[in-house]
Amino acid sequence: MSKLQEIKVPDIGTDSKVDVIEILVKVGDKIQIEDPIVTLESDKASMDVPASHAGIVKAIKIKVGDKIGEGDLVLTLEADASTSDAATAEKSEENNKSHNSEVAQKASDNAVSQTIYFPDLGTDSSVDVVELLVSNGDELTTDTAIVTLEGDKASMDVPSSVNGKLEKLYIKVGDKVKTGDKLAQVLASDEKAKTPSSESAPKAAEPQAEETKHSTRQVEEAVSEATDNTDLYAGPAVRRLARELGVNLSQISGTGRKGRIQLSDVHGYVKPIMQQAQGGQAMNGSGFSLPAAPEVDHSKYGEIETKELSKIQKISGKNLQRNWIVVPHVTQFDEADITELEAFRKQQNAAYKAKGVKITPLAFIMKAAVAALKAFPHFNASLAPEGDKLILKKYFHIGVAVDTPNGLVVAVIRDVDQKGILEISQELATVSEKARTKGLSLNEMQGSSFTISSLGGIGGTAFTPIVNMPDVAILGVSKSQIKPVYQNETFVPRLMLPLSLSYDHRVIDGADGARFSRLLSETLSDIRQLIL
Ligand code: CAO
Repeated sequence: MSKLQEIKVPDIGTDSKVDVIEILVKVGDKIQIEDPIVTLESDKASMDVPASHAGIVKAIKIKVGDKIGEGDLVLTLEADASTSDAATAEKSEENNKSHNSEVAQKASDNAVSQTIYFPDLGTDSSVDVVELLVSNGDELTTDTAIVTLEGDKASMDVPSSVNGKLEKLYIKVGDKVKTGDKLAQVLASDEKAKTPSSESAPKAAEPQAEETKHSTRQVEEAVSEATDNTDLYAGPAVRRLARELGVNLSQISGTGRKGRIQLSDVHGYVKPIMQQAQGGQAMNGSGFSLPAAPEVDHSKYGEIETKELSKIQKISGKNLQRNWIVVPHVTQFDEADITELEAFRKQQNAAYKAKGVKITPLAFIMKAAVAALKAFPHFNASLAPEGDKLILKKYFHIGVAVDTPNGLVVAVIRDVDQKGILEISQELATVSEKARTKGLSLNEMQGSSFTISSLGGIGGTAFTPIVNMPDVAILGVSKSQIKPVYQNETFVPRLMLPLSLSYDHRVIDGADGARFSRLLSETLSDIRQLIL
């Protein structure tokens, strides 16, 4: 017999209402006591609310964005009478445990190697394998996500359909797969696996495939919902791990394709924090240890006001600090004579004014940078995380630092080598406006191969920009000024543009730093070279 059971928000340690940021179950889900059903977030912390009863979800009474507090109704369940009160539930859990351990014991005696296949992926087309979430030898349960796939519209994790030890994966990142393709070989330890034939073909596995199909869809929905809400690009397994570790995914820069946050990114983010906590000192993952910042009561010395940093400042601040510590920086200073360039630009600007196009000096600097990057391919590169390989990029996507009211943002202009000065100028105007109105997508902020930070519109003679990892070099541009330049035994007034090139000394040596700056300067001094 079953009865309808209500699950309400328990005591969450505050009288205030808190935000619903993620709903972790959906109607029709079978949930157990203690399963997380909803994630709430107050201004201090986020928390998952566990189910107080087991059963099948009948109705969800809240939605993302609601504010709820203790006693508010979250969902209704069709509860099994035998599990509807906590004491009985505990008992049945104990019984289950002893039953499960018996099964595990039996299974380990009779473990069989089983091939598992991709379940119904909800499409007839092939989809891309974007991330492998397990490796050989890992113990899998039917909850363990094995692989993340990405189709045109959504990404999804495919969980294991059996419990057991992973023997072999039949796929690798970059493969294209379809429903029914071979996924993995598992030394299965559950009863389901103990069939006379150790190979379970997709057809034979159909009843189970139905189950898997359900869970695949479920995670797919979770991804799109979560992605819509947070603008972050991460699969369900990554989101789950982040939730388990209490990590805010918005603090992490994804290193996967299209900026996808991968499991390794979450691990990479958490590791130094754990080392810091254990060592009492700030570790940066590179073997350095730094003394903790002193805690000072500034109010002892006068009136103060404490102001929260913006979200952008918090995120970019962490990245800048990492880049500053990890990258051995050298900054090479130079100047370019842009007298002719500016005369040409002003002339063109007058001609294009009526069409509403404004040509910026930065567009020429970007084109000149591409010419120098082509001549010095190791500047258009990234160092592999292990530091033993250089990844040379065949594309020229230039990151441009944009000053916004909320902090520094890097917008990426793609394929600058294939665009003209007018197109670049227009695109620059569009992306800097978008950056200032928080309209840039994650994709428009990632994938640069070289970065330029131009403070020329503001002033200054030189500065030391911080390399924008994973790029290996960044060009700082300061304000051009008329200077006396000695030419043909006389001083002539020339418009000189200060350039400050910072680079990663692990990849670029000083001589090449100087050669790159020289070439850049010569190209800007004679922009006819850009058409050669
Ligand atoms: N020297 C002299 N004048 C310059 C110049 C230079 N190097 N670069 C630009 N200018 C002039 C422009 O021609 C323009 O003048 P007019 O209005 O008379 O034509 C004026 O300065 C304003 O330019 P701008 O800086 O607004 O536009 P831009 O296209 O050159 O740059 C952008 C766009 C987005 C890079 C810039 O607006 C910006 O945000 N810069 C700040 C970047 C930053 O914060 N970097 C620091 C990172 S490290 O903390």
